[in-house]
Amino acid sequence: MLLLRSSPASPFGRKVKIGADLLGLSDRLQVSFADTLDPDETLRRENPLGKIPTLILETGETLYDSRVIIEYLDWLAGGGRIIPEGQDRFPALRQQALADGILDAALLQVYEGRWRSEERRDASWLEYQAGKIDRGLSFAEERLSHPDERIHVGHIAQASALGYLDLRMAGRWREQHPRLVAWLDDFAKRVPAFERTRVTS
Ligand SMILES: N[C@@H](CCC(=O)N[C@@H](CS)C(=O)NCC(=O)O)C(=O)O
Repeated sequence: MLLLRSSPASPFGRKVKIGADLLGLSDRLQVSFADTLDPDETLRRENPLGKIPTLILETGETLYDSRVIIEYLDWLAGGGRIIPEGQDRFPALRQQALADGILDAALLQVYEGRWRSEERRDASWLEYQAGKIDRGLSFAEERLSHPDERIHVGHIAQASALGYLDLRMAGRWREQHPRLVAWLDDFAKRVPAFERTRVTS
């Protein structure tokens, strides 16, 4: 059994869970809650960065981060399943990199709120991160995939990022990006694991 250290709300963990489901590997993946804030968490030994998701293999070896884990799961399922091969690989990986970058910026905004008292929060830093999210969403909306395109890691990452903006940023992105909203609705219809991995807090 593979052990995925994660938390229900982790968007990077969600990416891995959706990927595993699409690859037919959910039955081989046991999810175990990891508290990134707990200094006694074994996670800090499993992954020196103390970040989730982290995957523990049957050999005891660990893998991180989400991109490496998805690469591993795709390989385990035969390869080329959700990470395209050949030339198509690069736009898919770039789409994943963009979505992950949007998530990194959103998480930094969330952490600013969690770790700093109100008077110590830096509005210009928050705005700097907001710029990454806004430009990233605009770029993503300009490059929407064809509805018939086979689902790949770029789509999974994009859906996970939008889901996180819904969860933590009250879905404010939706008004400015109606075509992305339609894209996400279509993704949710095609990929049932998206709804199954949704959390509300
Ligand atoms: N690049 C990493 C990012 C993972 C990440 O930032 N995870 C967050 C939770 S969603 C985390 O572990 N935060 C705690 C920390 O940064 O210490 C990945 O793709 O897995």
